[in-house]
Amino acid sequence: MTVINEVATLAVEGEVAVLTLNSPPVNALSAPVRDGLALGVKQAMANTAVKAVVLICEGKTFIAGADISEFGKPPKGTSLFDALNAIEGASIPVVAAIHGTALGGGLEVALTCHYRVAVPSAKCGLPEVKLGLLPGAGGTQRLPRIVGVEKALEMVTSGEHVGAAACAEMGLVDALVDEGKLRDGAIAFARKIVAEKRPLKRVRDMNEKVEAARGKPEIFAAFRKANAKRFRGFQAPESNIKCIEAAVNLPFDEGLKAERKLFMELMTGTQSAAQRYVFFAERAVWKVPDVPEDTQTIPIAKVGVIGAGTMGGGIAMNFLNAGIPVTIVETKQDALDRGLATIRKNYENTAKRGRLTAADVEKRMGMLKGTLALEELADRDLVIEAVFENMDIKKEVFGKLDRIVKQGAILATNTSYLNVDEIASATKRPESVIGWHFFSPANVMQLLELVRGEKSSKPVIATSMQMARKIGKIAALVGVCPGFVGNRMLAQRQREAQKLILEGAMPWDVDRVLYDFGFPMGPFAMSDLAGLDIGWSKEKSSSSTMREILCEMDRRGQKTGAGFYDYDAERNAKPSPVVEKLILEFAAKKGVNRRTISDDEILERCVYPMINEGAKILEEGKAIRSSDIDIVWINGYGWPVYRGGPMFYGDTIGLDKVLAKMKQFEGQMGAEFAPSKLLEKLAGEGRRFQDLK
Ligand code: 3H9
Repeated sequence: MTVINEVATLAVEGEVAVLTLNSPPVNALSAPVRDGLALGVKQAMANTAVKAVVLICEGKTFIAGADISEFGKPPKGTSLFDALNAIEGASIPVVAAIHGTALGGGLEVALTCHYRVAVPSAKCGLPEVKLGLLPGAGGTQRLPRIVGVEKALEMVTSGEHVGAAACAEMGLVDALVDEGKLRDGAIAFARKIVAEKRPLKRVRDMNEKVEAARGKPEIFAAFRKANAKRFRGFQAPESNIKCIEAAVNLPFDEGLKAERKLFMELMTGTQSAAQRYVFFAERAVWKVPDVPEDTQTIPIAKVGVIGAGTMGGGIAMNFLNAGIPVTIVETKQDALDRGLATIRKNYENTAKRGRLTAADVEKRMGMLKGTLALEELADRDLVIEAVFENMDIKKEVFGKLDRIVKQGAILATNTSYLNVDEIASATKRPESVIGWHFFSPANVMQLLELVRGEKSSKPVIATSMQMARKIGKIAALVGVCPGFVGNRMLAQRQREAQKLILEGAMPWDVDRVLYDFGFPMGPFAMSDLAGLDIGWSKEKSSSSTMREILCEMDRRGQKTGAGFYDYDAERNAKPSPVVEKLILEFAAKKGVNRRTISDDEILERCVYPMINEGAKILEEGKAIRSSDIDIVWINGYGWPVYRGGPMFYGDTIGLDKVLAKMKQFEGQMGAEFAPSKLLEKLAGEGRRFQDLK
């Protein structure tokens, strides 16, 4: 065996040379990997006894892509293009042997190989679009030459991983080899193609499938139209489509040039910077500095949920989906029956859409038990309380749980703003208590804010993180403060939105600005959807806010056909002349002199106070890192991923600019805009939230 460099070795086995890469964790295409590829192939060819090369990787995966952490830094070592040319231009066949995931640049490497074999568990994909990019090393030009235009469009714009069997079916993989026997299988395959004198199959020369789509622009028009909603706001999907169009309409080398140009545009833009940042943020969020990965965890085999309402039911479904039995407790039989029936209906609807079998539905329902007796939770390893958001009721429940549930179990509260320490004080074991703040619908929304109480133990935190991952959530660990991270920042935006409609904007102006920014909907459309009467009571209502005025008129949102907007039978929203008149009257009554408010002001008033609040949250240590705050907003509140979250957005604008605006607003409108000390400090030092370590 010859050592090529620190990550590559070459072993000659008769007429086959095996080039092995070993660059943990994912064999990303760092400079040493690119050097190893180019040098390895060259060295194999220098040996005249060698008739074929197998390219294989050590560790858990084939090459998982370019090294994202190298992006934006000065280039080093062999360029990726030289490495790819060395492979594709080789005078003997190179066979890619794929296990784990061949992703992005990794699949692009495999596409320059003359043949590809894979184990059945392997997956291939071009996920660059998820990083705001496109496959920039020939992937968009080679892929359609093998799989055809339609499949290529879907793969590059979705970024989804495709299983080996499907890859074999579409010709992306030439042969499947036995699981666990990749090396032997790939060598045998290489020997076979040598024996059969098979030609060097260079994908760049395969034109039939792209030519078939030439002169048919309607293919692309239809694809764009069908996916317009999915791609809204994102730049990368359109650039990916343009590349596939180039593959169809231009000679290969011209297509490569077009791909390169579009790649560089994306690479230097803010969207990709944001999406790459989010990639690392999604991984960092699981790391808790004082709770190391080897912290002992509590085995969770049985879960209890208190409350069978919308929230409790959704929470229970998460565990049932993960194969964990749940006992759900209610106080009244009819509420329990309703809750259980809703869960069944949700599963049956999923089955109707073909995403579960009837047997899956029964299996899940078979793991669910309903009861009116809290005592039945005695042997549960984890109990999640999802009762009414009221401190006295929650404390009463926790007092009872303390007496009933076995020692060592986790006692979690699904509260969205109450003080977890006060809830924990109702027990003699505050170390077992933690907040699990789910977002509605709890079986769908990815975010889970885990609220660390003053006394929550490390095993309780580590287990909560582990369980969150198991039930498919993305968990951010936050501290106790009103509204925690997400709702605390949301309150800033809500306050400004309400003020803006008095000062001169209309609800649909505010909503349009935030929708155009990239949110799925604006705050007023959101309120109408959720119901304006959440937390509203007829008895206490005193026409003191627009919301109260609307509720008093029975305009309680979509469910009553009217709220801030008017709705037709299909729930399509229309700006409401009634609401417009009410707002003008209300503003006059309050003595407000309405003025024209620009879209820029709407955006700054809604977003900058959120960034400022995020800074306060960091200052107070209620979030571990600024990127955790961004994860909360992207996964819980629909913040557009291509803007990286509010804190990243602040960094992108420049904290000095955010600070200057906050000071200006403070001067005009008062203390609500007072900048946080951290914002002042970072802006003064020319630093960003990301620079905080
Ligand atoms: C590209 O290829 C552009 C090309 O077209 C070329 C143009 C010229 N780079 O996710 P995990 C790290 S763009 C650097 O926890 P898993 C990751 O940060 C790229 N680092 O493991 C983590 O570090 P840490 C296209 C990377 O088993 C560790 O590896 N490719 C990269 O759950 C383990 O990762 C992609 O977008 C990378 N490319 O999942 C694939 N990938 O331990 C991105 C991972 O310090 N990667 N790391 O936190 C993935 O989807 C998953 O990592 C993978 C493994 C499925 C591979």
